[in-house]
Amino acid sequence: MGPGAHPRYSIFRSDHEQHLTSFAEEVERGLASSPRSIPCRFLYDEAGSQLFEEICDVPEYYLTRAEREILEARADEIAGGFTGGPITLAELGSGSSAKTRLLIEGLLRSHGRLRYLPVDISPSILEESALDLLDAYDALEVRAIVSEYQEGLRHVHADAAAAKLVVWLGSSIGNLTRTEATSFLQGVRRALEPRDRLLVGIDLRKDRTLLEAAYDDAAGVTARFSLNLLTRINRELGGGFDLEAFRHRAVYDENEGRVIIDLVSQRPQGVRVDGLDLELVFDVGEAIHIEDSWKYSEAEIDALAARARLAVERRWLDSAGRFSLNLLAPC
Ligand code: AVJ
Repeated sequence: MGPGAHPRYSIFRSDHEQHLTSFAEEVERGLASSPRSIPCRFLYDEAGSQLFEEICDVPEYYLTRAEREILEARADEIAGGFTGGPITLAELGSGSSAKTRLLIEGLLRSHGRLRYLPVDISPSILEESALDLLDAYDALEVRAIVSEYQEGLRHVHADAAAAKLVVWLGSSIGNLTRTEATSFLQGVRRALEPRDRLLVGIDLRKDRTLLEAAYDDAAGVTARFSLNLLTRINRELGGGFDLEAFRHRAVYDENEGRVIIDLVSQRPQGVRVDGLDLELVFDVGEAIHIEDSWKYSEAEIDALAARARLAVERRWLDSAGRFSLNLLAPC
């Protein structure tokens, strides 16, 4: 049975216009500007999403394993914090991962049944993961919300008669600047009642060696993930990028707490992008900025939460102390 016909499944499609600019527009603007940059959301085409899954398994990329370790140890404790009536679990981002299952299982153990509201812009990802979850858990009800996060949260807010746990895993917050992260959490805060909680995974500041290896693994998976952006430009926009002539680079700026990811031209070169009627000239060493991954100290997480009128009620670290899972309460 497809998810559309499942008695415990429903889907809500936000009719709000998405104001996201297109790949073509962003590439045209980003490659012409100085320094050159392309927003990191374009890394996730089909091949890029596949490569990101692979990144999560490389030995140097500790984030996914660390967060899973915390959830394995703490899912019951997190679930047990919600006493009394029914509970709604809302997740920002796709819920296909093993990590979400740990929480779902914990909440089913403590509450018997669960309403799960995954919010994602991709209906196919939502439907696929919903069907898996509905097959696995008889006491689970899924309402998928096809929407951007902030708009989706308004729907979550309107839907939930019960106490809700909103989760945002994977240190996705790392792609936001400190200012953007603050406004994002302020938006989440508006969807929370006093009894609700936000569970957010945040990667911690740490030794440069560990961070630079995590974002430039020896097997070259992260490099392929980055370079896939040029493959995408070549395919979708008629680009002429030579993938051998650009190199993936990850540098940690300790002051800012940010891993800066660039594609660096290995020689002086001209590149045409036919679809945009663009002629580009790259100097040797010239970079295209493609991603930032911001890291936090525990004090920075406290301050971030406070700026959004949230308080860190609990914080758990993995055994190596690299990653944090934070339970935030409205205050
Ligand atoms: C998906 C933003 C959490 O910053 O660690 C991983 C993306 N980029 N390796 C991260 C990413 C290169 C990832 N986030």
